[in-house]
Amino acid sequence: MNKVITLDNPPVNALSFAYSEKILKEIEAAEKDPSVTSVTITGANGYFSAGVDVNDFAKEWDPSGTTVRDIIEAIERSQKVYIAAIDGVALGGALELALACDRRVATPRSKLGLPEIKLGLIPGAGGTQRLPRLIGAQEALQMMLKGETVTAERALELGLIDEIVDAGATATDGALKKRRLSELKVQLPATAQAFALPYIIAQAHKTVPPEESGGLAAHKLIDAVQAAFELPFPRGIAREYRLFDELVGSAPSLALRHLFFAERELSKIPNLPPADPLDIKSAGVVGGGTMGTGIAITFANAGIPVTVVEPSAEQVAKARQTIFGMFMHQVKRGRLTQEEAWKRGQSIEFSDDYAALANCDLVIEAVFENMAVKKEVFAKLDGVVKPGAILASNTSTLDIDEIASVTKRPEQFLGLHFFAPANIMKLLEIVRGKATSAQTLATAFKLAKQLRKVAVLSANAFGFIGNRMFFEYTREAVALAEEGVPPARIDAAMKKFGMAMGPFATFDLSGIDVFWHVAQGRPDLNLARTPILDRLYEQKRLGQKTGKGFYKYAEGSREAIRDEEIEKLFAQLAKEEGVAQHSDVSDDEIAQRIVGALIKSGEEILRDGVALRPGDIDIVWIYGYGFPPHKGGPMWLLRQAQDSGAVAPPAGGLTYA
Ligand code: T1G
Repeated sequence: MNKVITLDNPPVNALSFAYSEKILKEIEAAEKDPSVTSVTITGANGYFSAGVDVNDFAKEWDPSGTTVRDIIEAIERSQKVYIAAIDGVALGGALELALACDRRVATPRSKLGLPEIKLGLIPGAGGTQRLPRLIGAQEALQMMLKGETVTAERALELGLIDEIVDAGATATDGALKKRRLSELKVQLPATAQAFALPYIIAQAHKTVPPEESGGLAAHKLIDAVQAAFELPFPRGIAREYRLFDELVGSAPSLALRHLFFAERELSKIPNLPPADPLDIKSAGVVGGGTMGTGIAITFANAGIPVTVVEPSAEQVAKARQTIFGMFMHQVKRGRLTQEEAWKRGQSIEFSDDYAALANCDLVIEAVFENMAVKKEVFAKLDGVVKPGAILASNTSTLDIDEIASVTKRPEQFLGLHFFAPANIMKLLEIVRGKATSAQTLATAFKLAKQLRKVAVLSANAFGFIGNRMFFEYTREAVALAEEGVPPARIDAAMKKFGMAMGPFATFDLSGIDVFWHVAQGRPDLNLARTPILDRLYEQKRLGQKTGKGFYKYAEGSREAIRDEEIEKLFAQLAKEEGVAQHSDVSDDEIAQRIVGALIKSGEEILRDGVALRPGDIDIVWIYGYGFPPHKGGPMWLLRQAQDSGAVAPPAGGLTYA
């Protein structure tokens, strides 16, 4: 008889320690029942299982209780045939459970993966030993190093599953026999010979970042897969377990698990009455510049028809050309096929008349960053767009309530702050006005998910969350430059810390005039120490777009070249302002001062209620500004420093390991 065991632990059948104990008991009962000749393990709630319950990891994995490893070891010992019948996702420990079975079948919609690397871990229940034996070393390494999820079709191609079946298919026929992967040898690529193993392993180590730069788990994963080649199965498993147990308490994994949960907290807004989100079936964008066209493409990519409005025929033509060019760029980069680009391009309408937006469910404005201009746009829009439609501004620094005041629908008004390039950057700040309704917020969060954006709620305050912190971050960088530290050195130190790009390179990329205009608009905030920005603005050194900014650029190149001119300019400014010089700071001190300023600003944002949680701020900096995920975000660093008793910020004094 075939016994069916169903994983049923809503919402995603996570294999918590407690739930694993329950499943183990069911397996032990099946083992004792002589009438049971085979066992089919399947999942309820539309999932097979999301893997081990990440909540269960404390600082270390103390499997004194039952874990998925015990379930897998029980299956490994069994003489009965085990079938994994997968529908929905089978991830992490759940896929490892399926690998311990003798046969794996999956429905067409299933997705399978070992994403542990994204949590700073490695598969820790036999995955690094069984997967290479099943699909070969190269494919297994790639799949685990990327933490990628594969479709059922791809899984069948790889040999990860034996058959694609319809949902609800009965257990397959009785002619099944044991097939323990532990008894197979790891397959090398056909082109390679056994002697190639050291080369394959050495090459793999070269393809991942250094251990101290976020590559720790990746190097351990390669070590574990090497053990699968070199050691008998039981010793390979022991090696894997040890490597996994070391990683569970590692700083990068603790940081990445913090971000996993922080991202899932984002849409939980305390004290908000429950509200059903509206369905955005059509959108409008006013303004066809860089941001407006990027936003339009974002809607088109999500399959939401969108209309772009510009005031004149030639501006409409320019916007159409820009969008066409952006799609062609995606096709050239192999991110889109020609026909996909064509289809999405067709879903974007253009007009020079606001009347074209009358039936849109949501209209977003992305015009020049000037209050009067924005007010004029929204006063017109409010009279044209249907009642109940949502109006949003993409402003990055202006007051949402003041803009809303020219409309008769403040409840349906909010900020949707995209980050450039809007069709690529995942971060979206949802800015709540005084009167923004719960339904409008719920709609914005639902829309963000459809647009595949990571949305963070911000109150209506200058610079919202990201930019307000960015101004403090750059202020400290400019202060260091005035103290005689070359901008190129400061950028290098911040890249060594793990930032995707240094502050001065960011200035040049975004355009110094952008910062200059904002600083002019808010002299009260004394942003980014404007003397240097004033000089650069006067000299038309605006960054990449003028071939010179804080760096110089060869014609048509984006490669930043150190420019002594700038260092002389800083020295001159420092003299005029009487700034004490001391350029003998270490890279760590540079990072501590700049990240310390970031953390101080984050604390102010929390104190002012602009951001809901420290984790929200971390997500903003990971997704919006290239903060290194394996360091968890600025507020995570603060928490680590406080937990370890290091001197708490604001003025530096943190040791950023
Ligand atoms: N543990 C605990 N909770 C989880 C979870 C998990 N593994 N996966 C999801 N949740 C919660 C999530 O917090 C949210 O909760 C709800 O489920 C819906 O998630 C030994 C040790 C499965 C593709 O990394 O990729 O196995 O906010 O909003 O968009 O080798 O969740 O509703 O309270 O994301 O439909 C490896 C992580 C673990 C999978 C569903 N597994 N999860 O996506 O919903 S480590 C993972 C996901 C491991 C072994 C090691 C996604 C999903 P709440 P959601 P979704």
